[in-house]
Amino acid sequence: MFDKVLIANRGEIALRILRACHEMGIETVAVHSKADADLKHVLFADESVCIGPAPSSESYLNMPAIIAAAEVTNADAIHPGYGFLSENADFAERVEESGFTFIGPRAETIRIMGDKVEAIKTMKAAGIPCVPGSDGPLDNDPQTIKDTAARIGYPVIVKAAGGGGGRGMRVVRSEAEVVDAVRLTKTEARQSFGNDMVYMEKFLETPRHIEIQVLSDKHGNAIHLGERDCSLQRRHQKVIEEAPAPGITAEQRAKIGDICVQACQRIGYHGAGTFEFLYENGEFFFIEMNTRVQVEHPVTEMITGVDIVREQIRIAAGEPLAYKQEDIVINGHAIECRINAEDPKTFIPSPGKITEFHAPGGLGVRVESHLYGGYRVPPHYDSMIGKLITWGENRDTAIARARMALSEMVVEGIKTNIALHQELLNDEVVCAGGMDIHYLEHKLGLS
Ligand code: MV4
Repeated sequence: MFDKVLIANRGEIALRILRACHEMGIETVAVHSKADADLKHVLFADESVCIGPAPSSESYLNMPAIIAAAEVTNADAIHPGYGFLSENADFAERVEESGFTFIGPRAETIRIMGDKVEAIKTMKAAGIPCVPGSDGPLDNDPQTIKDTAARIGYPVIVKAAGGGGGRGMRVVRSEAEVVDAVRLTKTEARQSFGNDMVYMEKFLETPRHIEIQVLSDKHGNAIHLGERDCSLQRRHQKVIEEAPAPGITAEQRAKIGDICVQACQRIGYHGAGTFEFLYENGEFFFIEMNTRVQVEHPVTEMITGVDIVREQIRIAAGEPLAYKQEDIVINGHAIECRINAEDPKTFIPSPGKITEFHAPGGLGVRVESHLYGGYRVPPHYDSMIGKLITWGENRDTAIARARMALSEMVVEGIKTNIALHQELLNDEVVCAGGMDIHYLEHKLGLS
């Protein structure tokens, strides 16, 4: 087991990783930018290293600085969290080449899953159901493009192989626009990702976004921890997530979960991972795999009792999975509200000094946040300042606890989206569960 882990991230996830390390008796190194010297996990860490000025490109994305910090502090491993370098294959490679353990899958695996064409090809070969599509990169020839789209059937969606998370996608509803749409998506992809490869899929009009959490060790053992419903999103930013997904039966969960487990074993996956699916008309369609711990991992932890971050660290240290599939029982329901420092109407970030912070509490209430009274939310980074997670023996109780916790939560000095969460948790469609990925944007009048 590691003696010392360097946390290459900031905010709530850095604090989450620090807590897992300290519980396991592992020392922690916090790297931070000049703007983040007063972050909570920096104050709690055994050691801290300033790795550069505020801009992410010069700090949290600064590979040599992070690796140098691991060297000077003699860390054994680096945990990348989510975002930043967490799915950067070159970083994973350089970490390992420098003699440290990257807490995540192998660099080659990250590379494959980062190329959405390769990811789909790999998953299709491993028996994962995918969206009907071009089965590979799109050709440049106009007639071939038209033939491919006609075979798939309109509407189709053109996606960049180097994209993901909603970047580099275009929906096409007729043959008249398909060739130009492909050209435009390729140009944008070349500019955004330095890679103009695109592919095509049948466009699903009203799917839900359901993802499967897996844990896979370095000895060929893999398990799934059930699913999460992340359909309540705005412009590809998740707002509320929940587990289990309303309406998914134990049989469906076991079936799709086992297929993901087998895929992990076939590709030699190790670490925590998430298979992203679109769910429509009772069917799952794979779209992407995430090789990092996700923001919404706590809802899975609350219904399974598994500490996902601890398991990531144990797997990276070469330990066998502490659980067998039969140990995993879905108990109750959990909901996560992402708390953002943003204007409730315009969603524009609202950095500033926290003049008053009171976290809610009570049975089944979990707050993951680095906020404290007097902390200054910087303008340089993502506006998420915390997550409120509530658990109940059933979905209604989890919702009731979320409503109560939100009414107790005090964050003064900046604007937050707490009021949006309170509105959503009183919305009849949200309370019924099972809404599709467009519901929130329709509700907000965005489409
Ligand atoms: C799709 C789709 C419909 N049909 N693919 C958006 C981000 C990335 N995860 C893939 N995305 C989508 N791919 C097909 N064939 C709709 C979306 C999509 C979406 C997916 C999940 C969660 C929110 C979304 C919001 C808009 C579009």
